[in-house]
Amino acid sequence: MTAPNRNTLWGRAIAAELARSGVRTVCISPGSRSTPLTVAFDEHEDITTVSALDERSAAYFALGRARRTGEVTPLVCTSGTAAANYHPAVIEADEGRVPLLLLTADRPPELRESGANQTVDQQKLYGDAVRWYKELPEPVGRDRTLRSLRTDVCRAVGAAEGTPAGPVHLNVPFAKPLEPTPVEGDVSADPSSIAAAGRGENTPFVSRTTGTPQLDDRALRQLAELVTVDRGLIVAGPADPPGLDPEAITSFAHATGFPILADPLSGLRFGGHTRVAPVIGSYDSFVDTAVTEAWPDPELVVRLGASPTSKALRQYLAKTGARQLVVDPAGAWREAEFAATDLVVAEPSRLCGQLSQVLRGAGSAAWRARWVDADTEQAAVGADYDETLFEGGIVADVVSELADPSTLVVSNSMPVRDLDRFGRPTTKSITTVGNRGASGIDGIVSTALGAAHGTTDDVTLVIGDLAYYHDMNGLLALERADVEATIVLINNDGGGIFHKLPIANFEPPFTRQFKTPHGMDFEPTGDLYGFEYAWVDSRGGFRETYAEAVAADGSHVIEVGVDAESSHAVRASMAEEVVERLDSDSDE
Ligand SMILES: Cc1ncc(C[n+]2csc(CCOP(=O)(O)OP(=O)(O)O)c2C)c(N)n1
Ligand SMILES: [Mg+2]
Repeated sequence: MTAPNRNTLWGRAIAAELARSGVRTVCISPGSRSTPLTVAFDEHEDITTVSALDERSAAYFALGRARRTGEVTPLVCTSGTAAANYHPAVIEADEGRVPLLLLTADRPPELRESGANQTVDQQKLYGDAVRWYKELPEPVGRDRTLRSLRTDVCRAVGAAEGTPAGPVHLNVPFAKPLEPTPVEGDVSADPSSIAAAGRGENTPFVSRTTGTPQLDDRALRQLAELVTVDRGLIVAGPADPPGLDPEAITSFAHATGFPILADPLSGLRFGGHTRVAPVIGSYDSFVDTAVTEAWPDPELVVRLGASPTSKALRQYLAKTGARQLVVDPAGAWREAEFAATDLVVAEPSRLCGQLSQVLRGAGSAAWRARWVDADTEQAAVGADYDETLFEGGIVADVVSELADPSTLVVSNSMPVRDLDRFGRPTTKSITTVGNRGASGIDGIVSTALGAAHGTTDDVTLVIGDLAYYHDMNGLLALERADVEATIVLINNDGGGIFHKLPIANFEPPFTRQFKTPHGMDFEPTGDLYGFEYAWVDSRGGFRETYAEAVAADGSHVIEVGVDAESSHAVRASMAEEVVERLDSDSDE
């Protein structure tokens, strides 16, 4: 590898090391200071670049891609506020354990605190939200410095892929010239021949051997004894990339006899395993009611993944006297009711697989049947509301009409909650993506289009109107990143979720400051960003339009006009009916 100057050499060494470490896609935003990195990625034949004009959207795009693929996805931006625009996605990547690599270009150190243009404090810009921060040295074409650079790049990838995975920040200062213009005598070393012969030629400069925590035999036997009870629950919350293994968790469910309460983002709600596994999907509508109070308490709860989306489930678990095991490979505590009793530091799928080998005897069939029957009742009630236009019904229709396989991205606020309650387990292969780490309504469009970039699946995004507005910029990726998606825009003219809060009874300021109706017409976004647009206001109309959109090529936005209050009323009456049915079942 030769280069006309040290900056070009530096950029090329970074790009080459990342490519050898498995990086395939880099999201780049325009700017001058990052020129050496941008040029190097742009010219690297094993790397695809996505050019994103707005850094906030760029970072969420990379997040969506990394979340869907599990691959470290780097970002490149110039100095100044550009880097600060990554921050929301960095927070989500931290909380959601998504491997991102932030390469922020910077001015050389002597220009800091000098009033120099576009020069801000980028040191540790993202605080403790990153797994590792380092400012790279200024480019020098010397052997040792290049070895340190290549080592750092490998370490950065390793830290992003670690346990837990997450964002890593490298601040990269450059002095001019930034372009690949020749500078006499600037480069005396070649990064590809700086070590022992052959080292890191086609492989990373530093090879990484790693593992995830697992229990020794004794601890495993003790745990096996602990989970040998009549009434247990497997609670699978939102999973970290690359997800929980459905086969291992199904084996565990069979070996214990416990039902699986599967969050819609757990990776266990949908898929072929639901044919044989006792996957419960609708607990959100009945779990925190008189019915379950009348049921015997579980004796044991095994919690996998992050804290469940369903508040009703979290409250139910807080009230049970059960022993509760939080299983987390990073040893983190992800249970905010502080009702759990044990922390098990182990990789969850492997643990479940190992326990399945040593367990004998299944738990109570009657206990399991209660949960399975309750799920069936919810489905029966759902069928009675098949033609009723409400937000949850649209989400249920999306699940039933989705192509197989599909990637389904759900926005925060009501869409993810509706998927939780109304997304019935199906054998279709549906990979779900949501930003439940920090639950922002920002960057959702970009997250979805980033996920689309990382899969050959059909992609559908279900999103509310405020979240859509928040990241309309992100729609530009349809064309610039050459991705397709069907976007179901549930327009209830504001934040429908706020109707559920006590503040809804305080008028003013409820409508003006919380619900925030805007009366915006989103149809012109179709022309602006180049997709087919349709408006629907009935269930039948939605199903037909959505099925057509999924079958057709290209991107589509289907805007559904709904009323937030009446949607809440339908959710409530359906839940009441489910509970009534369960009540009368238990009378029998
Ligand atoms: C970045 C960010 N700002 C504000 C919030 C607070 N918030 C939560 S839900 C919500 C309303 C979302 O409205 P919409 O996307 O239309 O969904 P709906 O409530 O109508 O289902 C807001 C503003 C948030 N979660 N994230
Ligand atoms: Mg809304």
